[in-house]
Amino acid sequence: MIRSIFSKIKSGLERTRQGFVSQLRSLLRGKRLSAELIDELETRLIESDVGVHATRRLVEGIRAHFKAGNMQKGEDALEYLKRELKAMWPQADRRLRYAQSGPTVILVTGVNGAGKTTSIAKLAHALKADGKSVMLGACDTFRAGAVRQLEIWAERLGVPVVKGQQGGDPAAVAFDAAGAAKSRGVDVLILDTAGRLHTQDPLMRQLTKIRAVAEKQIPGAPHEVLLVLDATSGQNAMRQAEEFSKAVGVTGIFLTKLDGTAKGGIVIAVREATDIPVKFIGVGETPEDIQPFDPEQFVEAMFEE
Ligand SMILES: Nc1nc2c(ncn2[C@@H]2O[C@H](COP(=O)(O)OP(=O)(O)OP(=O)(O)O)[C@@H](O)[C@H]2O)c(=O)[nH]1
Ligand SMILES: [Mg+2]
Repeated sequence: MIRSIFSKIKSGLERTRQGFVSQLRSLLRGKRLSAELIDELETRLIESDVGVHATRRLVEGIRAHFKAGNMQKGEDALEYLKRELKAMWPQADRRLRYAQSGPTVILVTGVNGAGKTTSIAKLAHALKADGKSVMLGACDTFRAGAVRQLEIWAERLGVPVVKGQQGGDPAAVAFDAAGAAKSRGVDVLILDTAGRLHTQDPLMRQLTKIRAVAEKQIPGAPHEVLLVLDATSGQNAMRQAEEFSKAVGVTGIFLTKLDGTAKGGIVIAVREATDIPVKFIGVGETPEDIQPFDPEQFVEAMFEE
């Protein structure tokens, strides 16, 4: 079981492994460390979307050890990187937050096309496999076809959906969905929302309204506000994390499309930029392509040959 999860992450991170991690390895392996080599490492790390801050911190550590004479080989620097990376996520709570009693409500947000709806299908699948009953709320009443897209997933996964009119008020759908979740006694209600830019004020306010309505129906809801971030969107992901947090109080990140980028280093930059825990990663387009984020496993998978 553990092994199969590991090999899945590993293959999901194929591009990252073939990309910057393999570059790091060929840069460092079999080499003696020098000031120039460390500079080169710094450049490679920045290019890989690890982010300027994290890179600086990591490279300063290596420089200090090198100057003190207790790090001489490229391999040692590589091991140091792995160790430091794993330690970047201390005891951040990566588990989903559940309601004490009654339905748990998960509000899913993010910019257009980040992978919200697909990630909801993945979550529903994982929760069902865990023995939980799941209901979906189609609060994306904005984009034509959005409701249908969610319904298709729901049919495939065998979970009920609460929907409203195309063009209708998404908060009204949230209200109905929360009511239905209560009366049917489902364990988890997941609310899909329309993609929006963090710069679109009225749309951000709409999100606040959806949030407030859910809370009115179910005290304590939403128990989890997941921000879906596309790993291929590079440094823009950090801006999104900041802005969505301000507007709706994000409690966790679902980082998607890690299979679609050679720059898996973005996970590190997100960590450096915000305290919001990455709770899940998406490594493909099917409901099975979800993994809880486990830093130890993630870094190991990234560095596996
Ligand atoms: N490779 C890959 N593709 C993904 C992943 N997650 C989502 N996608 C794809 O990304 C595209 C957009 O996904 P959606 O789930 O529709 O994104 P969304 O955020 O709901 O989009 P809007 O509702 O239009 O804002 C689809 O083609 C998905 O199959 C992932 O982890 N890996
Ligand atoms: Mg969607």
